[in-house]
Amino acid sequence: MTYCDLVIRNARIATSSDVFRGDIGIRRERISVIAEELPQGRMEIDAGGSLVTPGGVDSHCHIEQLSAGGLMNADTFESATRAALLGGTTTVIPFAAQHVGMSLRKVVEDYHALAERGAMADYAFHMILADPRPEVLREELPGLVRDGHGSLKCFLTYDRIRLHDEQFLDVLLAARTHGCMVCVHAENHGMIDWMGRRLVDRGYTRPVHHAVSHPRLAEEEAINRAISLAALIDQPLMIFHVSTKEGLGVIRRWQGDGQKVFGETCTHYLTMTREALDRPGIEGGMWVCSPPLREESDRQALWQGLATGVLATISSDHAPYRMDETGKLAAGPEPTFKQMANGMGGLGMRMPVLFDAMVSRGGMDVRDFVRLTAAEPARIYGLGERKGSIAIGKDADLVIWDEEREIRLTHEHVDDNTGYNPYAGRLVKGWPAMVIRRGEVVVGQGELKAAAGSGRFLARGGGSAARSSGGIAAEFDTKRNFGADLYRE
Ligand code: DUC
Ligand code: ZN
Ligand code: ZN
Repeated sequence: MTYCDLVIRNARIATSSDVFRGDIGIRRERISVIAEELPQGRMEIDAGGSLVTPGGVDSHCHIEQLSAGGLMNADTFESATRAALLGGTTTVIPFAAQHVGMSLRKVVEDYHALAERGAMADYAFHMILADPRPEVLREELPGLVRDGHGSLKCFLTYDRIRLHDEQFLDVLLAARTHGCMVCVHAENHGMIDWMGRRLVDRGYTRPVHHAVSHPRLAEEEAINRAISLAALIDQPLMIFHVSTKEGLGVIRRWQGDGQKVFGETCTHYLTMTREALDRPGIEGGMWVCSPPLREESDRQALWQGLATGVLATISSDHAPYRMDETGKLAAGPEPTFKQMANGMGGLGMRMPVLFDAMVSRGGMDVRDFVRLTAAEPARIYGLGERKGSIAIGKDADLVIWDEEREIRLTHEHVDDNTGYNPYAGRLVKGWPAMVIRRGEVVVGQGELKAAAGSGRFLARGGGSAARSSGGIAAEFDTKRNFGADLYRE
């Protein structure tokens, strides 16, 4: 008789397609059996009929990362993933961020070293390509993809890291050649730069003017351009942090035309509006992020985009900067919005805030919650074989929910290093009572039990989502006699 190392008994098991009662048996870090009633395991946990979901997969968070402006963010891998686990997220995909002149290989090695020392959640990296010079694309990228780094991010805005269209095309072609997913920060740089200068020149410098300086048209235009460029190469694309209904509409139209494009939105765009920025003094600076928080009608449209499948994932876009001289106030006590680091925390809040909105308040179904916070991010980024679902053979990453627990979030309620909680004031119902990572209880009774460095690197290919679709015929496709070599690097 083979015993399970751990049996979780009396669970209401939620997957992206079903909710059913049963016991979950775990052997050697993985789910080995699911049945109505399992024999005694070496260890037993009684879920008492509570919902059990897969551990969250946060596929977009910035950890121990140097910003475009040269500022180190507030979190280490240890502090960020501590918050992640306490909030029910067991897998994270932060960034290995290249800046101009850097070797991409060296950048990835450096982030590996940081994560190996500190990470408590399992992790992979998106590579940020700020300098896609030929030797990076030809000599470094192929080996890095082979080593398990199956995705990258490019920026179309920000002075020091943005790519011009020609550079972005080079990246898209290299990604297609090597089977890598491409993610993009799509905002029109010229519009933002021009608006920002005019606002500051006229004395409009408060945090709320940050939202004005990122016109909604900047997102709509850049998303359309980014997808057009990807269509020319026939390379799948993920549009990060969609914030407007127009941006969503562009993605929907391209998807309708058969282009392989995915959309992501973030917890804050679903739960807040730009009013958060319009507080006295610099207080609104806590919510300065890019793209900015938008209008109530955008918020509603994004929820619809999730319900209809136009948007596939919800990330935290955790980009933590403290409200002090190490972070948002690095340029002085009263910085203009242009001088303020962009981003807010939220890695630990994503799962509870979304559980409350989707499950407790009935905004969606628990199956949608699982799909958007775990299953789809895992699948799209090539982690689906191990992460994001409760099924035999998958890593035993689980959250047992206390569905009745209500917590009024405060600025003290933050487990990362940001020093404030962007969701403060919100009453959330439902909280992770127990978090299990690869069969080990890492959070129980509100206490963290994981050690720094116990998270594991997850090597992955680009996954099927990154494979070119052949859906839309690009201008010069390889089946034609002319131009075939245009697709060869
Ligand atoms: N883009 C992000 O993805 N995160 C934080 C700031 C930004 O511009
Ligand atoms: Zn971005
Ligand atoms: Zn981000």
